[in-house]
Parts: sequence; structure tokens; C-alpha cells
Amino acid sequence: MTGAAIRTTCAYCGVGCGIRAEVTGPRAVTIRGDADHPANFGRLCSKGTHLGETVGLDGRLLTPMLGDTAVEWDAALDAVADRLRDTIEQHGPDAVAFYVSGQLLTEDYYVANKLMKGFVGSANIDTNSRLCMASAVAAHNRAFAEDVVPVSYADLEAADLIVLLGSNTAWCHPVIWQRIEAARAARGTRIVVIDPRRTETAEQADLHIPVSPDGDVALFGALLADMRARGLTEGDAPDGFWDSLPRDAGIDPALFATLADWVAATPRMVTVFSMGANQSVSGTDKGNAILNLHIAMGRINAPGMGPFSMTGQPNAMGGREVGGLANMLACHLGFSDNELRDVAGYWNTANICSGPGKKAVDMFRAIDEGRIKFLWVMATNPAVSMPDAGFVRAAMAKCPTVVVSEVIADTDTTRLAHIRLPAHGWGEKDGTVTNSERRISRQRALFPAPGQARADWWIMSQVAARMGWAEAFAYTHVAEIWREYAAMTALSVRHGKALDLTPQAAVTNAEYEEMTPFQWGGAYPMDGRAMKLVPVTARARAPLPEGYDFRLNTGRYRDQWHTMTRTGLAPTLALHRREPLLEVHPDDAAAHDLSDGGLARVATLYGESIFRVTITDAQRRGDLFVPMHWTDVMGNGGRANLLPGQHVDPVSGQPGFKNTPARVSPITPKWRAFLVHRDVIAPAGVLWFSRSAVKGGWLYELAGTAPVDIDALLPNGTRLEVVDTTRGMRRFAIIDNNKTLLAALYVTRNGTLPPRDWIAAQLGAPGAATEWLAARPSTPAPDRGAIVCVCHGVGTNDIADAVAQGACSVAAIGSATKAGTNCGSCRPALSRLLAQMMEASDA
Ligand SMILES: Nc1nc2c(c(=O)[nH]1)N[C@H]1C(S)=C(S)[C@@H](COP(=O)(O)OP(=O)(O)OC[C@H]3O[C@@H](n4cnc5c(=O)[nH]c(N)nc54)[C@H](O)[C@@H]3O)O[C@H]1N2
Ligand SMILES: Nc1nc2c(c(=O)[nH]1)N[C@H]1C(S)=C(S)[C@@H](COP(=O)(O)OP(=O)(O)OC[C@H]3O[C@@H](n4cnc5c(=O)[nH]c(N)nc54)[C@H](O)[C@@H]3O)O[C@H]1N2
Ligand code: SF4
Ligand SMILES: [Mo]
Repeated sequence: MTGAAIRTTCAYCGVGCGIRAEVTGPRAVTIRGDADHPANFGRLCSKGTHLGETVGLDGRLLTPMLGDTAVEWDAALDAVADRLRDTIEQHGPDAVAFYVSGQLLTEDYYVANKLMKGFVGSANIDTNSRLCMASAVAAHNRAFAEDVVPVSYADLEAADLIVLLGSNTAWCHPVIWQRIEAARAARGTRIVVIDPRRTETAEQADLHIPVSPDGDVALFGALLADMRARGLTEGDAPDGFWDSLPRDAGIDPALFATLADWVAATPRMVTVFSMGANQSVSGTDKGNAILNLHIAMGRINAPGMGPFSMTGQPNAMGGREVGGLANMLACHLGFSDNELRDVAGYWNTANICSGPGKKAVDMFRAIDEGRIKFLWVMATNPAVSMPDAGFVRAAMAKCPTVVVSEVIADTDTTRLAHIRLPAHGWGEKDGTVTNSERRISRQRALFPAPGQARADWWIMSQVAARMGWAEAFAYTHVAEIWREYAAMTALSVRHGKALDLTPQAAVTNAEYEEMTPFQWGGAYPMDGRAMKLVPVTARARAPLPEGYDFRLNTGRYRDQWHTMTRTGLAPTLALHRREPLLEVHPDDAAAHDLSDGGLARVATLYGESIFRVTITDAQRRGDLFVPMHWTDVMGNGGRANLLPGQHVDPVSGQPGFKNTPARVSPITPKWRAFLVHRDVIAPAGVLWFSRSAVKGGWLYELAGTAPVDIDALLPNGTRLEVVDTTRGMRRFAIIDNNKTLLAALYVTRNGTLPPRDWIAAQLGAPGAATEWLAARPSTPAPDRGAIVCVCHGVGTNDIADAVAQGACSVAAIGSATKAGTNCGSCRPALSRLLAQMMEASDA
């Protein structure tokens, strides 16, 4: 099987790193960064580096399913087409909706959009980019009359000041972060982070501004007013624009003065923004406040400057190009009569939609109200990721037809599906993606498709054929779709847009196969085009409702991807954060009786969920933070999206995920436990459980109030048990006939549970029962402490030793321990630990 490296693109974030993948076995691959790819020049973060741990077939959806019955493709496709036809005949095309994703390839996305907007005849196709990029798209459209990102990664390297607003870049766009750090080392670039939390990104910044939640419009407005007062703005503004700018930045005046001085003094400035800007009820205004500053100061369309909306998903940008959003047609076009006519002509259809469709939040409301009766979900997990997820689940449960195209058999969303369709996953898919800087790269297949899995475009084309539209969907090769889409961008050009892929319309299949990464629009696509200042107003913050003392913020962990369907499978990636943590300031914790490592219930007007408490002064007082990642499949708590409501930005329709009134109360379990087990189980009757990957199985953290049901937790096998009275603990080990470990369980009422790392590595291993029951080897290896570098398994104690022996830089820790020398994702954490350890030794 071993062959030459295949060049492909990472499965995860919008940085779009190039990978050289060497297939080493039937489902085994060695992953390296592609040194020639202009997005990453060889770098990869922890998630990309460990992609190999996620390509196994455990848990994959490998056959089409009608309910719980495996069926042939013909039967599944007939069922989808029959239900689609019936819905359209009985209720009209607007009773149909597709909810798709920035994780589809451009070709899949193009077909989804063509099928829905061109042939079903409704624009009820929206994407999870509504939860992600919609506000940035709306801001671009208001300022540029097109959704164009006017910056390239190289501009970050040519900038002298980089302002990161609402972006935890070091965790979420780690390779961009590494490029920024390298630039700082080379040219002394200053870095400002505007984020209510002191993230690892903020810790590395030259200036951190802990803005209050949604304080950004006031801050950027006041900044522009200050630049105007200094005579640093140019050009025309709409009437009243300057007077409308807020004067109060809403932050510490000393921080504002520093920020304003740096901005004034630094023409080469890039403002990078992501979810702290977009996921807000004022998200579009935040975007335009940023664009306004750059436009008014002429800091755009030149090296080292511009407003830079980073995309989240690998193909968020591609989806925007082909019209994945309900309020855009294909190829950056809108719904004017001319545009609709041109698109209908190109697709040769009489069924073209007539106007914008329902945006995600409205789409699920329409499902709830019974107005949408057929929902097809592709490459997204809305039962987890939509706001007010309890409502969304109830709506889906009522929907007469839910079809889900997935790679994983059991997700919170597939649990609500009538029909499940197995799609190609990363490593099987073949097509293109567009990254944050408009660079198009190929994802290439590494493995033959497993089971009955098929390309998303194939699945849709087959349904289209059964609907009588075979001619328009007669694709036999993905390159045919690419050429059709590329040729269609002649329409964007005709309507004055920058998106132009027409030279690609003539590529042969062989040329498509060999495609190397290229950027559309050139380095400065807005050059010479009109740009508008858009008046925005800093709205007063709504007071917290009675009984709610906190503002709840949500976001991401460094080593998990969204709903964990893939990163959750990787033991190495679980090392960083095994459980969903509620981050709370020490004073707030004291005031609410929360203890570090204890459990707490977070409640909002919309729902509640339980989290593990971690106390940290990286949080502002009054703010809480929880991760978005955990699901019913991975635990019974930590369900972030039961908490935010359906409030959306009035322009973009994007939900405000990061500022929800909340309250919190401690929970005291009667017992706590952890279990290592080879299988996926669903512990019943427990107050808390959360599952994370270990080699050969799973580690479960458990807590309960009702008596623990040991039998329900343990597998069959020979059971060994000891009662440890000194520690108030019961310990169990289950072994098979070969005396290998199948499971181990440790339960305590109020004692301390043993460390997990050693015992979690013993599953399937032959060994000594006494060691397993003790949860440690008879000659204990030195305790490494919490693992910081997941690539090399280096823990805090290893780092402390290195520091004690004189290592006083991240590089020196690297030479002593190897920490941070592979993917580099942990370098911000190393830097923080180093600072803490040096401070402690000074004291
Ligand atoms: N590890 C990892 N990387 C990812 C992903 C992942 O799941 N895991 N997902 C990808 C996707 S799809 C996306 S969209 C990106 C998201 O990338 P980011 O936007 O960096 O991620 P988030 O953690 O959602 O939010 C960023 C920050 O916004 C801050 N914030 C909250 N409210 C405000 C506010 O009012 N103002 C300001 N200025 N900041 C605020 C939060 O505290 C948080 O630190 O990451 C991509 N990369
Ligand atoms: N509270 C809170 N909620 C949020 C956010 C937040 O910051 N806070 N962020 C929002 C943002 S920015 C985003 S992007 C969303 C992400 O949310 P989702 O899109 O729901 O998250 P994923 O886990 O990426 O879901 C992708 C699904 O597609 C499957 N899949 C992967 N590849 C393929 C494929 O090729 N074909 C098919 N058919 N299926 C595939 C995966 O197994 C997975 O189930 O979450 C949003 N929700
Ligand atoms: S930064 Fe990491 S997750 Fe994003 S594309 Fe690169 S390797 Fe993949
Ligand atoms: Mo996203």
C-alpha cells in the first residue's frame, strides 16, 4: 500500500493547510505538512497532525439506512425522491429545506445549491455558515457590494500591527498564529487581542483588551472618532457619519490610549476578526465598524493592511462562492430579476426560486411550525450546534421527513433522521475547498471509499435524476461539476463582481487532478472598487433579566473540532481537555459556592446543562465560558447549545452565541468515579458522565446522586474487586480469559480518585491485577503531570524539571523535553507555564 505522498488539504479549519499524506495501510496514513503549500509552508497544528487517528472505520455509517434497516442505495434514493416529490406536490417547494455545511466540498455545495434553488424551486437552502460567517458576509456586502475578503496571509507578515478581535487564533487558526508569531520575531509586529477572556492568544499579545461582551462596536467606533480627531482619515462619508460615532470606547482609558496611539502610528495594520465579532446580535455592525476604520484610514488594498475575516470551516469560503447561503444566489449573485434570469438560463431550468429563502434559525422555526416538512441535512450536526438546541431537536422530531447525509452512524442529529445516507469522509472525498484568503486547493482521496459510502454530489445527483432532472445532474466525474461552476462565474463577471474562475472552465480531468493551490481575485481584489462607510450604532447593552447574574460565552478548545464526531476519536487530541469545563472567575466562584473540579448547573431562559467547574482569573467577573463541543453521544452534560436563545443579528440572521444571560449553581454528587472501558456505553441513571478517547477504548468520568449501579457499568468477564477503606474507594478490574484488561472502575464517596493516565493506557494489555486495582504500576514511572505537549506526551512536571535545570525559553524547554517541537500548538501554553514558573521561583 505504501506509495508516494498524496497532496491534499486538511479536513478542519479555514486556514486550509496543505498536507502530504502517505498511505501506509488499508486505513492508515502518515500526515506531514506540505512545505510547498502557500497556506502553511509545511506547518500543521495538533488537529491536522493527528488526522491519522481519525480515519479508522469504527462508528462510520457504511450503508444507507431507512430507520434502523440497512438498505441498498436504490431503495434509499427512491425513498428520498418519493418523499421529496410528495412534499413538493402537496405543500409546494417552500416546504422543502436543505441545511448544509462549510464542510462540503465546493462541488458538493454547488450541486446542493443548484438542486434546491434551480430545480426544487425554493431558496430554502442555508448552511452552518449562517452560524459562523454570515455577519462578515453581510458586512462585506454592505461595504463592498460583494462578499470579498481583501487580505491575504502574506499581509500578516507585512503588517506592523495586528489586531485580533474576537479570535482565539492560537487555538482556532493555529497555523495563522504561527505565521503571525514568526512575523513578530522577524519584524517586531505588535499584537493586540480584543477578547473578554484572557485566552492563550491574549496572553501572548502585546496588549490585551478585555472588552465587555459585545462592547466592540463602541470600541471601534470610538477608535475611528479618535483617528478622525487626529486628522488621520480621508475621503467622503455619508451625511452624519462622523457625528454618529460613539465617543465612549467603554474600556479602561489607559488601554484605549495605548491602542489609539499604536493604531495612529502604524499604517500597516491588519484587523483579524472571527466569532467574537460575527456571533453576536450586533455582528454585522461589528464587521462594518472594523471595515469603516480601514476604509476611512485608507488602510486596505495594500501590503500589510486590511480587515481580515477569517473563515472557520475548510470550505466556508467555497460555500459562499457557490451560494450556500439562503440570501445569495450562486456565484456571489443576488435575487434581482436580471440575476435570477441569468442563473435560470445558465442552468436551463424553468423552476428557479423567486427570492431569498429561510436562514437557519428561521428554517428550524418553520419546521417547528409545520411549514417545512422535508429537511435534508448534510455535513453538519444541528441538534448540537444550533442555538436553542432543545427547540431544534423538538422541531426535527416533529418533521415528517428528516434525511441526513453523514459519515458517522450515531450523532445527535442522525438520532432524529428517518433516512441516513453514508457519505465520503475526509481521505475519501475528492474536490476543491477555498480557504480564508480565497485560495482554492484540492482535497484528494487517499483511500477507496468504505462500504457503500458515496460522494455527497453523487447522492444528490441520483436523487435529482429520480426527480426527472437527470440531464442537469448527469455528472460522472467531479471535474465536470468544477468546470460547470467555473464557467458560471462568467455571470459574476457580467454583474460586476470580482469572483472570476472562468479560466478554470477549460481544465481537463487530468489538469483538475494536478491542480495546484491558487488564489482567486489576486492579492487585492477590491483595488480600484468602490467602498462604503456604513454608519453603525453602539447599542446600549440590555440589562440582565431578574435572577440571571452572568453573561455566558461559548467557543472552542484547541484540540477538538465542533461536535467531536472525528476529533473525539483521537486519543492524543483528548489529552488537552477531557471534559467540558465551566470557566468562572474566582470571586464569582466564591460568591456562588463553586469549587474547582466540582460540578455546576448552568441555566438560562432556554435550557440548562451541567459542567465541570474550573476557576480562572482569565475570565472577567460576571462572565462564564463553556465549550461548544460536547454532545449526547459524548456525555450527558456539557451541552452548551441548550443554553443560547434564538436571538439573531437583524441584518445577517446570525445567532448571538456568546452573550446569553445565565445563572449558575453548585451540584454535590454523592459519589464520583472513573471507568476505563473498551466499548462505547451509555451509563444510565448517573448525574454526570463524559467520555473521552484513550488508546483501545474510552475513559468515562462519572458522578451520581442515586446509588451507583456497578453491574450496568462493567462488561462481562472475570471481576476483581477491592474495597479500599482508607481512601473510601471501591476498585474493580474486569479481565478476559487471556488475562487482559477489559475495564477498570474506581468509585469514591469523598476520597481522591487515582490519576487516570497509566491505567487508561492498559486496556487490552496483559498485566498484573494488583497493579490494575491500584491504578498504578508496581514501580511507578515519574508522574508527568497534566500533558501539555500532546505530540510528545510532555507534562507539566517534565517542564518544571526543565525549568529548574535552567531552561528559560520555550525553545530551551523544547530542547530539554521535545515539548512544542512538533506541531507547535502547545507553544503558547508552554510560554504561559514558563512565565508562571519563573514568577514562582522569583517569589
Ligand atoms: N480547535 C478548533 N479550531 C477551530 C474550530 C474548532 O471547532 N476547534 N472551528 C473552526 C470554526 S468553524 C470557526 S468559526 C473558528 C472560530 O474561531 P474563533 O473565532 O477564534 O473561536 P471561538 O472560540 O468561537 O471565539 C473566539 C473568541 O471570541 C471571544 N468573544 C466572545 N464574545 C466576544 C465579544 O463580545 N467581543 C470580542 N471581541 N470577543 C468575544 C471568545 O471569548 C473567544 O475567545 O475556528 C475554526 N477552528
Ligand atoms: N454555542 C456555540 N455554538 C456554535 C458555535 C459557537 O461558537 N458556540 N459555533 C458555530 C459555528 S462557527 C459552526 S461552523 C458550527 C459547526 O457545527 P456543525 O457543523 O454542526 O459541527 P460539526 O461537528 O463540524 O458537524 C459536521 C458533521 O458532518 C459530518 N461530516 C464530516 N465530513 C462530512 C462529509 O464530507 N459529508 C457529510 N455528509 N458529512 C460529513 C461530521 O461527522 C459531523 O457530524 O457550530 C456553530 N455552533
Ligand atoms: S491550522 Fe490546523 S486545523 Fe487548520 S487547516 Fe491547518 S492543520 Fe488543519
Ligand atoms: Mo464556524
